[in-house]
Amino acid sequence: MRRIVTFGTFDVLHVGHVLILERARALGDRLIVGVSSDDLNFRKKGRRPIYSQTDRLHIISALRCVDEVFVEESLELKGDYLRQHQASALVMGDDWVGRFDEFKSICEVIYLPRTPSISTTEIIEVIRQA
Ligand code: C2G
Repeated sequence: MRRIVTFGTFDVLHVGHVLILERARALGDRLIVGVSSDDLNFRKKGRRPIYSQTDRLHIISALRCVDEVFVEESLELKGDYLRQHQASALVMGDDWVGRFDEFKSICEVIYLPRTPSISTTEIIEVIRQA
């Protein structure tokens, strides 16, 4: 059983999020997604997400390609999460390239190309200006 783990906020879900989750799932037999908590997002990005952590977890767990979700409370716990979930591979978008190489002692680390021309930040900006 090849277990793939990935992480993200997945706020205002868009096709770039769905594509990376589908591509991650295709690399193994089971996809486990760590969804950033509201507090972690505030620490990372200086703002609370548009959708609450409860709603983001609900949305991600409803996707066909996702087998399991959990809350990512802290970036520092990533190694613990990977061990707890017996990850065969950590998959992240290439905006994080090199940043998680330290986990190569726990599992394979794979960076996939981001989907161009779409981001939550841009969606928020377009709506703000509408
Ligand atoms: N992503 C993508 N293409 C886009 C936008 C996002 O492939 N156009 C990918 C990102 O590379 C990431 C995932 O979708 O792998 C989730 O993106 P975010 O919600 O922006 O995740 P982020 O807030 O960067 O959180 O511990 C790591 C963090 O939790 C990652």
